Amino acid sequence: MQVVHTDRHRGHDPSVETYLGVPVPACEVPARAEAIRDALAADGRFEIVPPTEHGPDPILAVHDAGLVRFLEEAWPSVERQEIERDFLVADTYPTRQMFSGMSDAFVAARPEPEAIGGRTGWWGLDSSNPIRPGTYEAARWAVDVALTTVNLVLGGETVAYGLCRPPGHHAAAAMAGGYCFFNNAAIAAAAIVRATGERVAILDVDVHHGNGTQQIFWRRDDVRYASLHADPRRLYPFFLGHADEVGEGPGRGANLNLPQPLRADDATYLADLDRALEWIAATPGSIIVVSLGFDTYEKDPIGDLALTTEGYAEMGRRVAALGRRLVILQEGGYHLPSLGDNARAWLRGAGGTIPEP
Ligand code: SP5
Ligand code: ZN
Repeated sequence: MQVVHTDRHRGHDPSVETYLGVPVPACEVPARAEAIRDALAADGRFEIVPPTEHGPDPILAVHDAGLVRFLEEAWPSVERQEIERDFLVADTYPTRQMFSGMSDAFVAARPEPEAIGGRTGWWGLDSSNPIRPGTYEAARWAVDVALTTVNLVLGGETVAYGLCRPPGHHAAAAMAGGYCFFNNAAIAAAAIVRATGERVAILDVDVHHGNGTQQIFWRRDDVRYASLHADPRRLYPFFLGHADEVGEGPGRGANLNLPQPLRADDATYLADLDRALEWIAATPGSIIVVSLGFDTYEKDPIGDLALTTEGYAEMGRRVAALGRRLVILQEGGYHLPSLGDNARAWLRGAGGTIPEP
């Protein structure tokens, strides 16, 4: 199996994030991608290939140009402030109650702030998402990793894996958040639709609901989105991810959320995975984009489910057994010592080889 990877992700190198206002060690760090790359390189069944550049157009097909501009300008603005800081994070967000009683049209006409603090809140979801000097460039390369993985599959591979970092599924059309800046999986799915004219399904198995992916395709029926995740009543992103979110307009029925109980184990999870796979199989299309997270792992520091390495091998097997081509893209997963084994198990399951003990 080919693995698309570049060390350009290292430009996004937070060492600290804030958690409820308190500085804590960052979760989404370069060592994550290095652990996965090292494990796959050592396995012998994976070939690591570099991404090719795809330019801004596939990003602009999914994201608001203002978000792209903000991310490009954010760190230069910080430098102009001449305040010594390790990373940029907002402290003021335009939460919906601020606009209570005001019409949609009036709210939509509110101008983007000029100050960098205001802009960071305007384009952001949460304060656990540090922006570093190299964040924009790393996020652009993560998109190129995703699009190169798409090219491999459109070129005839039945399965390919993109080691995207930073991840993407919390990024909405006009919003970054949750360690995500550009929505790699959404950009990949939209590119597949354009290239093939087929419908595409996105299967999201990160422990967090992919609110960004859901938002981007909410009113579209050409990209179906199915997600298994910790119940948002307990876990980030808190405000979306419930089972009654099914899409609207032409997208009604093209969104499936399967929130999971606390500490859900392999058997519980895999039963719902089968439901998601049946749902995907019910509509035509030959390619699935997988948003692959390992923060469902029993030892993950920020997830609250209890999957095992054997569970990942079985998950990979069941997804591949659907018989569709797979564009597998990395999302979260924060237990560094297990990431390599878990990625190897999942991908070998999907590639038809059972991992050795
Ligand atoms: C892609 C993905 O998995 N994003 C997850 C975003 C979770 N955001 C909230 C994290 C709060 C946890 N903070 C504790 C940090 C200890 N290192
Ligand atoms: Zn996650």
